[in-house]
This record gives sequence, C-alpha cells and structure tokens, in this order.
Amino acid sequence: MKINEEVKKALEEGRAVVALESTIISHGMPYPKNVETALAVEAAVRENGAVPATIGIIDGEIVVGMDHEEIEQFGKRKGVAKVSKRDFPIVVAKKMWGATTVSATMIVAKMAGIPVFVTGGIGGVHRGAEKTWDVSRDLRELGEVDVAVVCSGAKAILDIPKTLEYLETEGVTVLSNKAKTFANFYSVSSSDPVDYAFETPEEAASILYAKEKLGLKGGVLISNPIPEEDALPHEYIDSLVEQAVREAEEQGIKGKESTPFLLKRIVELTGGRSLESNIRLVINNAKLGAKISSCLAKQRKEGK
Ligand code: PSU
Ligand code: MN
Repeated sequence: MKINEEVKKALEEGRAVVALESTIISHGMPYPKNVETALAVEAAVRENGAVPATIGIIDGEIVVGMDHEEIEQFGKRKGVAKVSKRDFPIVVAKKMWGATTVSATMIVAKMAGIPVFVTGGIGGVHRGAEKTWDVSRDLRELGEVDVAVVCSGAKAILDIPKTLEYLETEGVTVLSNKAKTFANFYSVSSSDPVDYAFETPEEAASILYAKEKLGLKGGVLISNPIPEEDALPHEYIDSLVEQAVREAEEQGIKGKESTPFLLKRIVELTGGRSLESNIRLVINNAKLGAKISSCLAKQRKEGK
C-alpha cells in the first residue's frame, strides 16, 4: 500500500484526513465530468480543513492519496475493474487497475487509519432484491469496518426502506445532518427515520468519538440531504428509476454491472440533470465530511 507523503504526515500528526472512493470516478460518472468532480471534491475537502485521500489500485498497488494525473487516468482509462472486497486478491495479484467501491474504500481507509470517508450514495438493497438477492457488499462493510461514511443516503436506484432494515440488522448507527429522515440522494428527503438528527459537525464527531471509545466494531452512516436548490422532484426521478430498472431486467443486466448501467441510463433519461445533482451532492458531502473529520481530530487530541 502506498500512502502519499501529505496524507502520511497528516495522519502522523493527528490532523484531519478524508478518504474518497474511485468507483464513482471510473464507473459512476462520464468523462470529463467525473474528473472535474473528483478534483472539486478534493478542493472542497481542503477548503474545509482536511487533507483528501482518493483511493484506488494502480498496477496492483493500493494507492491512498492520488495525484491529479492519477485521478485523470481513473476518469478516462478503459478496463479499470470495479473493486469490491472480493476483487482485491485478483486485482492485486494480477497487477490490474482497480476503482474501489464504498466497501473496498472503507477497508483501505481503515488500513491507513483514516476515520472519515465521503461519497455520493452508498450501495444497498436493490429493488426486487427478493428475487435477485442483490444486496451491496457496502452494507456488510458498514457493519464490520470502523469508518464513518458521509453520503446522501443510498443511491436512488435502490430500495431505501429495505436498505435501512439491513443497516439495522448490521448494527450500523445512522445519523442525519439536521434532518430526522434519511437523505434521498437526488431528492430532498425520504420519509424513513434515522437514529439521530445532529445539528453541528462537532455533535456528529462526538458520536463517532463515543463509538471509538466504546470499541464498538463497524461503521457509522452519516446522511446529508442534497441542498434544496440542487434537488430533483422525487416523483419525477422515481418513475425514471423504475423505467431504468425495467430496462436493465429486459436486457439481462445484473451483478456489478447493474449500478453503473442504472446511473448512466438515468443521466440519459433526465437529459443530464441527475448528473448535475449527483455532482452537487458529492461536493456538499465533502464539505461536511471534512468538518466532521476536523472536529474528530480535535476531540481526539483533547481526549474528551
Ligand atoms: N455513489 C455515487 N455513484 C457511484 C457509487 C456511489 O454517487 O457510482 C458507487 C460506490 O462505489 C458504491 C457502488 O460502492 O456504486 C455500489 O455498487 P454495487 O451496487 O454494485 O454494490
Ligand atoms: Mn450488487
């Protein structure tokens, strides 16, 4: 594993670092918007007092903290594998390029000692999972790996109530920024309650710190609703999601191809509007994640 100097130094000094994933770059958005977004997300992390560490696998080596050229490569290179936990051994042994999903990025963040990770939306229980059994590995990793994930809920293509049930089974604490309900990705808010609505980054960090001191295994999910001005109406997006899910089924798209197909199809069906919302929500999450990470670093130093 290669940790870049800036990230290594920040970790050694107990300063705030935020982990970022690369599947959203290679498989979640089209080029060049994906690269522009990844760089804007890193900038937002810095502006809010933390060091960004974009994570991926280059020629079989796990990289923590990519440079701009590496991010550019993840954005445009063909054949970058989508890496969930099960794919690590193959991608490392075969010296391949791999873009890490939420699950894989959590594992690497934990190895490197980074406590907070920012993404757009986590993977979850897919619609129709009672037939397909498609449940993202992300949910199991949240149950096992001690990293807090800041996101705008689960991706809109999923079954949100089932995803929350699964998180409860896994024992994952679910918090939401100034909201009593779970974030709804492109849309303002779902009607599904969370465990706690926090008001400030300090408050969120204090909950992470309490969990750390208790030695409880597993992640915390921090939901951050998309800003109202960037949101798409729920009914509008939901009917398009249903259409995309139907098309995927007709075309026999399943497994790890499912999420990239659906996200791409929804961008087409919304004429690019969903992509804009997706970009805005990730940048917004980066700001919050950096603030929470800074507060956590401060609380750890003070030891209270
Ligand atoms: N969030 C986004 N876009 C994405 C993803 C998250 O806004 O593309 C990625 C994450 O890497 C997540 C993955 O872990 O999609 C989920 O894939 P699957 O449903 O196959 O587990
Ligand atoms: Mn899946």
